[in-house]
Amino acid sequence: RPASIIGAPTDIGAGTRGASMGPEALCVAGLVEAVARYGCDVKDCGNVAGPANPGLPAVDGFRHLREVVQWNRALNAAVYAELVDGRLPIMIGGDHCLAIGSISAVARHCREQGKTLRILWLDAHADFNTAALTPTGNIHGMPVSTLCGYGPRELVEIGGCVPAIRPDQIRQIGIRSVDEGEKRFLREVGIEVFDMRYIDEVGMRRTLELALAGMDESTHLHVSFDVDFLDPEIAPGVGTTVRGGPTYREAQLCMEMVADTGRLGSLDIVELNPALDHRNMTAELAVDLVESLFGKSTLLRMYQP
Ligand code: DIR
Ligand code: MN
Ligand code: MN
Ligand code: MN
Repeated sequence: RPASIIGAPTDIGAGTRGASMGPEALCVAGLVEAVARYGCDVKDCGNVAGPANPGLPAVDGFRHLREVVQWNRALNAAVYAELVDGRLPIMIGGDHCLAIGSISAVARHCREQGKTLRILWLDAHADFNTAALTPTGNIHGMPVSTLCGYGPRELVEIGGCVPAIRPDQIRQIGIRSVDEGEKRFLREVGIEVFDMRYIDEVGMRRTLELALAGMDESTHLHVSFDVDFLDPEIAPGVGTTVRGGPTYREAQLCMEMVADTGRLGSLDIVELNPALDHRNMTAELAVDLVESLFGKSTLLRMYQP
């Protein structure tokens, strides 16, 4: 099926600089060619544009709110245009604040097409902070709450419908770093979180079975892949490493099980920070995993459980 790659080279929402180089590093690692091998026709849309990172402190609980709004408005339009064109958008960041623009576009498209949206949030973090809860003011720690309607007007309204998504549409996987207030708020709102403790106890296979349960032909599956989901020993090129993440095999299984559903409709790849990477190994790993997400398998036929 046709896919479109949209770069969003900014680190405006992060606490550490460098994610702005993510799109180039993923292209150097062969992302376009990899998707072409498994995802058929690929269009490289190039990068959306936005303001530079002014490096300012937080104001009223947000760092760079104006700039985050500008980047996400541009990205929302670019992602929406590809969806309308019947293509699978692959947003390459950039930091995770960009999921506000991409997922709000996906949500709008699903509403218009009468499709059910399911979001897999692969991350070490829950990204469910608000201005009142955040310890940093960094908006990459707030996209999930913002998409659920908890945030400043100008960000919450980007997709044209408030809230863009409901909490019951999200499944979070790999979570192992949650701030105190964020923890309480996640519970209050009722987000389904499969944290690392859960994955340790029941395994990645059962976790994905549950996270993907209840989908059907009308489901659009969006994967928001924060590269810090992966264990830092295999993926050091991210701004906020948290040890104890999924291994290479666990991450592969996760991607393969998503591919098996045949319902992948859009993808974010975010938080890759080439300034902190070693010889582009994290970008190459991300591309390797994306191949599995698009259906690469060891054997000709998938394993039949
Ligand atoms: C922390 C770190 N919870 C914050 N968040 C993220 O600043 O809100 N790091 N997303 O990647
Ligand atoms: Mn490119
Ligand atoms: Mn994240
Ligand atoms: Mn993260």
